[in-house]
Amino acid sequence: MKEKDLKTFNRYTITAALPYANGPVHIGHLAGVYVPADIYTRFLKLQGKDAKFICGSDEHGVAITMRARKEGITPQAVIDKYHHLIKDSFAQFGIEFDVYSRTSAPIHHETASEFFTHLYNKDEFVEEVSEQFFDEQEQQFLADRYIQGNCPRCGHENAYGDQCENCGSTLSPEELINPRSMLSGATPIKKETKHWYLPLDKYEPWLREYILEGHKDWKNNVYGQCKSWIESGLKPRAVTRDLDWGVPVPLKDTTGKVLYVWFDAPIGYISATRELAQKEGFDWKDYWCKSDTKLVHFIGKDNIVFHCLIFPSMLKAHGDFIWADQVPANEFLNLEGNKISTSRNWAVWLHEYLIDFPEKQDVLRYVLTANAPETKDNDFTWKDFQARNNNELVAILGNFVNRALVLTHKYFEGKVPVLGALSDLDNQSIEAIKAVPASVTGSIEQYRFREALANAMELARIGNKYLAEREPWKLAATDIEATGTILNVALQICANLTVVLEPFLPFTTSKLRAILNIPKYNWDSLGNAELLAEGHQINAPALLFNKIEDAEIEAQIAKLEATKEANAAAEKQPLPLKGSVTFDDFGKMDIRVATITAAEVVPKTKKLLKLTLDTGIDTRTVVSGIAEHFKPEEIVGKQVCLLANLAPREIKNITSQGMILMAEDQNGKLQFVQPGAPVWNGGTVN
Ligand code: B3M
Ligand code: ZN
Repeated sequence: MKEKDLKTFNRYTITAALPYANGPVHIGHLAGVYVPADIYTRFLKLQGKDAKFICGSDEHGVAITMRARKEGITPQAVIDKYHHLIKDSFAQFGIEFDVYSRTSAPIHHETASEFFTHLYNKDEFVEEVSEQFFDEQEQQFLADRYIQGNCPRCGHENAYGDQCENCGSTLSPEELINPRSMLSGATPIKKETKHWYLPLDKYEPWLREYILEGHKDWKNNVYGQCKSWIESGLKPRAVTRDLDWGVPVPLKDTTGKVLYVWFDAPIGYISATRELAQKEGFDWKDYWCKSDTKLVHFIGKDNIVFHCLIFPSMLKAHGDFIWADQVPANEFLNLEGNKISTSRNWAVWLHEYLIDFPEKQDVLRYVLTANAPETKDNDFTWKDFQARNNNELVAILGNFVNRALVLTHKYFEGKVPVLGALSDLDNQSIEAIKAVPASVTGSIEQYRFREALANAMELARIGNKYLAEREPWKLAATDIEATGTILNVALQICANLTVVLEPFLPFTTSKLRAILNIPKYNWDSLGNAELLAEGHQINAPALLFNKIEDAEIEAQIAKLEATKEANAAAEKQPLPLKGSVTFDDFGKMDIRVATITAAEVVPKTKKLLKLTLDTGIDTRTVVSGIAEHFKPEEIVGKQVCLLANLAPREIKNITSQGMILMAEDQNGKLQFVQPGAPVWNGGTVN
């Protein structure tokens, strides 16, 4: 065992990435960060360890101000709306933070300002004047995200100053072609401005030793990303911005400058701990400044650089703090094969799930853990969600527990029966109970929650198989003692399930403890095959899970289909212009107003209507591909624009003399091009 592995920790600070208060929480956030963090913290607390679970809303930065612009409200209104929505939905989902604070709180502004000032006074920052893009109309410097222009890589017209969403390239504003301000549309100028930089390059030797040498135990995806960042050469990072929303820079003559959101947000973990300490009366420094405290950051992979390189460098530079012992970042969860996206509303939102699937928090917790993107991106599908509920939670865990409870009431008045002579199968099941701790504890300690849950569920599978093989309902008539023995063992399995599943399915274990009439045992009780004393009275059984029907799933899939169509319509761009023509070219076309006097479907075709037109000059027939858009009877009498001198064409044995002009909307629906008011037939269109 490496020296570090033997290190004992007397307390734990568990942080979960602060969600931006610019939108609700979705299943990607839950699978990536919050469910694993909650599992780990519950596990620690079940072992009686001193753990503080810290989180809060990340309320600064361009993510907030852009949302405010989009919704036409103030940044404060944005954060108030989403902070409460996020906090409430986490609580209803059983994510049991010890504190859920917010970075707009005064205690955070104070903590972040003090932190910055401490580094400033230690001369840790590099001051630099540089030229940044400035919007003269708005009299405001532009954050990268507020500059748009043509992507130099793919030509996309609406690339941002920091990234092109079309080809995914990371950009700098200087690279954009024809940059324009998103605030006023004006072409921005370059203007000098002073900022303060954290010289990350200075901490490279220490980061190499801290991570590359000291934490080879970190997950490959995390270690690998840190290694490539360090080896690509670390550069100074600006820790201030020209923005009017955020923690003001606590220095003279810095009006309009705030701390960079990624400088202040991680300090939010510390300020949230201070807030909790004020409430609970403990010394917050125990959880941030003592080397016998284990600090673990739960994050998504896009936050690795900030939590493994920048924040530890800040803490190291400050001098009073510890830094993370573990950062078990997860990869991304996709939805029905596509990337989850807040801006495209391509997500399963937690607050909507809680409404659509009441009392089913644990079903989602179960599926998101069983499918967690722990080492690679993974996909959530509603069909898989339904299958895991029906085939695993209902058919295995629920079925086993319900049989044990119902039979105990049926044959033993709800009392735990006497344990008599043991058969081989009885002994095997008892051994399975004893083996559970070893098969689950290590997996959780290694942040392998999928594996831990599968091993925990194995106990339910064993119980289910045990009852199916021993068939106590058949034995009862002839051997009530053996029946009692079997049910005693089955109930001991149930009691152990309330322990081993507590970190994963807290709503279910709470229900099952109430039925078994037992307290919340601690983790040390796991593996004890005599948790329930003979004669212990259990309460009336109730189903732990119920089937999810196809209709419920189809409704969710339909909801996503509607989102897809809405996105497609919103994203549809008009076709690019054709090549230019001369006025003479246009002059050759003779477009006239005409009236439809008769219309009928062209037989054996889906798209064609045969129209009779009064052109004021003659009566003619035109075949038009509008049958999927209009019924014949609804267009008789309509005035249209007719390209009257188009050479006649034979279409389905009909001579078509001309073409009516139609416009196509973004959904592909055709509309007539018509004069805005009645015009005589034959009137010329120029
Ligand atoms: N607000 C979450 C994100 O990047 C970011 C985490 C901050 S943790 C200090 O989506
Ligand atoms: Zn591009």
